[in-house]
Amino acid sequence: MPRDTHSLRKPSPLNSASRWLGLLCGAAANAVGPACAWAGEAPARADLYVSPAGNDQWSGTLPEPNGQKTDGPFATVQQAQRAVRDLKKGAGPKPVTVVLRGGTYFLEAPLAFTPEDSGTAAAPVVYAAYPGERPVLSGGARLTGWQRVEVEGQGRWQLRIPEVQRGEWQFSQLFVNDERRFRPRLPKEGYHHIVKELAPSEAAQGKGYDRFGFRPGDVRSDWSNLNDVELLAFHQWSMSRLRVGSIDDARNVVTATGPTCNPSYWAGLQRGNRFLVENVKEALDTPGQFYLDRPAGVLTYLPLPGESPEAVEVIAPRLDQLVLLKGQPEVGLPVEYLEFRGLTFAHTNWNVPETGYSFPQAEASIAAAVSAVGAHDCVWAGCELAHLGGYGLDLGQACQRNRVENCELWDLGAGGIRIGTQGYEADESKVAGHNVVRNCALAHGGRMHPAAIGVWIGHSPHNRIEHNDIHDFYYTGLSVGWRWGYAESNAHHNAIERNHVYNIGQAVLSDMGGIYTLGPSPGSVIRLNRFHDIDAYTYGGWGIYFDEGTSDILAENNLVYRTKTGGFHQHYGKENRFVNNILAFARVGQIQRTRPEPHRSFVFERNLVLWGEGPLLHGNWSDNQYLLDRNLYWHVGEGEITFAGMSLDKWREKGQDANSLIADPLFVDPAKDDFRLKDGSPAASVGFVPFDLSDTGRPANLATGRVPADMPRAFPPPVPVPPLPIEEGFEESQVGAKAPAAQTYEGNETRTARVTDETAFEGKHCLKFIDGPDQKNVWDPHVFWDPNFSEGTVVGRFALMHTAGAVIYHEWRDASQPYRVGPSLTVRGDGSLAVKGRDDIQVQLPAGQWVQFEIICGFGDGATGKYSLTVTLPGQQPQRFADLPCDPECRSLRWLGFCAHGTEDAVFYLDGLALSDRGE
Ligand SMILES: [Ca+2]
Repeated sequence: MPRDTHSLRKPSPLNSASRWLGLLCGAAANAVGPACAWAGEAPARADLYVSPAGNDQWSGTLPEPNGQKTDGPFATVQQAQRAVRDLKKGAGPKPVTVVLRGGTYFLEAPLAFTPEDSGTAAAPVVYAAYPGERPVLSGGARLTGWQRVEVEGQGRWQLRIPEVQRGEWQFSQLFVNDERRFRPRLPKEGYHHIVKELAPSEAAQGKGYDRFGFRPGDVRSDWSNLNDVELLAFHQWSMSRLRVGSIDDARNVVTATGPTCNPSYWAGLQRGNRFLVENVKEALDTPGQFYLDRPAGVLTYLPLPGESPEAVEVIAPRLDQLVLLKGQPEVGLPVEYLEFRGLTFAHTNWNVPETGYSFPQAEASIAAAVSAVGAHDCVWAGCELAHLGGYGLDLGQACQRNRVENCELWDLGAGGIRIGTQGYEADESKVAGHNVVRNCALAHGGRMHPAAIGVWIGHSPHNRIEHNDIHDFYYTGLSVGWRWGYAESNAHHNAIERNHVYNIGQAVLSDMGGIYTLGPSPGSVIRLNRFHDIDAYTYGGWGIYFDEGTSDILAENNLVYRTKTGGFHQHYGKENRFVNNILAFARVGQIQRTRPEPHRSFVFERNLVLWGEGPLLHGNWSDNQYLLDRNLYWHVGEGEITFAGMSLDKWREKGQDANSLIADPLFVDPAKDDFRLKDGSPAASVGFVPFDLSDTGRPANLATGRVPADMPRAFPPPVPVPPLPIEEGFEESQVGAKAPAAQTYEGNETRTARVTDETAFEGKHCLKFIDGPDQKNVWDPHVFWDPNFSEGTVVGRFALMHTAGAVIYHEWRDASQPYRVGPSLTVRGDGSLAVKGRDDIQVQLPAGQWVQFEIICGFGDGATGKYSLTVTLPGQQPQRFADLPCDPECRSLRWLGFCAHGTEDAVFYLDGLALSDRGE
């Protein structure tokens, strides 16, 4: 989105004052919003001062150097830290305040705080910003000494960095005037798509996927520093960053230096999946981009209009982490009563490892800029965390009763705040818990890692997440729980209240929500939140999403609107309550349930549901293990409301919605997001109780103005998947494997369609279908591909080897319901060919020999209801049959399949399948 990309955002004096206000007030009150008035008075006296103009040899007791420059503030926080330890030894327990003057403190290493840096309840140790000033603890380095060069008429800046050339420093982010810059990426708009799915290389077997076929030119072996080129491979709810290992130009196959994180489909490199290619030197051509040539040790930057080397601040990150709180929970020694007020933490690094990077979900293992273990009763108030490579803040193992208040976390390489661990801990005295995140802004995340979360709670109970603004993430806003299923979880009694969560997903990843929950959650509540504008790439863009095993959770008084696939979805779980919420304007369906189980999934009552598109209920409602009642439903537009395909009467016969109403709830102005109820609303008659969201979200008066409303997208909006040609000789697959990039359905364990080396039309492998009696479906086993063709003339070729008794059915279809059939043919058990509508065709396939087929058919505007078939028997001239009839309304090719359609024991073989667009 357009915005002034080269303005300097500096805090105005007013903003600085409000920041100081926030941190002073936060010290005194847990209350929502600024509980104390800012009278403009000078700050409380500090015990120690740190300043960029300071000197670690000085006493640190003066806010600025004295006239003779013989005493003044310290230069480093580390020196202040040492002095605090000395102070605590001397004077007994009294509060200690260290004030940092404005300016940037470039850290050589993360600041580490240990139990001996702790304060006490009565005497906390505070590190605070000087009033009206902005001290920045930076993990980066300022780059100066640029040389201007001109390449093909374009002005560039270059900088030689010997440390980079020596292999001592690498960075993949750059910040110019407080704004993120990006590396060159291809394609310049939209996405590439994987065109050929391949089994993993030998090295990756059982671990994940590491190679795929690309459209010629999408990945090139003649690019510079090929091993530094990153393949951003999008899966369902995650994205891997792989590194190019090798490229086979003849086959258009790229192999990464390491595999994705799992051999399951959800970490796959499937045909049709999107990918981007990043850090391509040859693609550097757009102002605002940079390229770090590591072997040469040269950084090149293409300035934006108006930028000059003398007038901008360029910072490249060095450190992955800035502050570490290192308690020792194993021996009961916390870091405690440590407070950070008004400080900015900025510029952390993240580089892709040698073997690439891939993680199953939520980027839950990526390092955070500020990371705590065993921290108790610590406070971050009025702080800013920005321009980061990973997460912002991590309250890990045994972090208890900490507070994050009125902080702004934005421009995040990964996510915002993480609480708890990924592992379950039976002894709850050892887990993270009772932490508070309040009045914070968490915005513009996922800049490097789109699957990251705004606020993530793993195995951790009794946390409060309230009054936060969470927006501009590419996966999920809030994620609570880390247990897939019903086994024990520490994530209980968490309160998610009065948060404003919006602009989530942005059609980049799928299977996500405004809030996403997992596992047993007794005592947890989701209350008085506003979730809206939630959009998935394909399936699964929900407002409130109870995923695997979510149980005993309560969602009440929430407002959810403009989601893709539903305001509410439960995958599976039990005894959840979804009460007194407003759901509006989902597109695909309003309420979704996926897996029936032999216990009650949820109670859904006293909710108001308003919609214009899609059905009310989608997913699986086939059983009756749920209860919907006392709801008010209203559909804007034509058509009767149905309930999972049933009339209301039929649905009520199941015992559902006995006391629900179909009536207009009379919202004030739902098209403009005003869901208050007008007088005369029938909502009260179902027992709905109006709720007020006017103080949901972050109190507006706390905003410093530093978090921009919008940032340029880090990942592009979706583009249509292009046609996906097929070229499959089964040579890449192991014997016994299913056909790659296809869907295989087998009647049972012995009636299969698998790769074999018994015979082949070309190469050594082909696909063998084994048919037989006693299968549920006569068409099994069957295999089909989705070529995704919707325009032009399509040419399909394949070879079949028929043997006695085998019945082969081959068909092309569209994706409509019911589907329409394009070309099709049958080979009967006796080997004779049958083509619908043409009894005159007399072709006999010789048993045990390969016969070639070619089918040519038009789609889109080229669909004519006619196609041609050419059959070439071994040793004979091709026989061509033109103008064969098919459905003229079959205008796209979305299903191309082969079925073993017999009921006797028989086999046939398929090889040399090729499908392409003739482009006519
Ligand atoms: Ca073959």
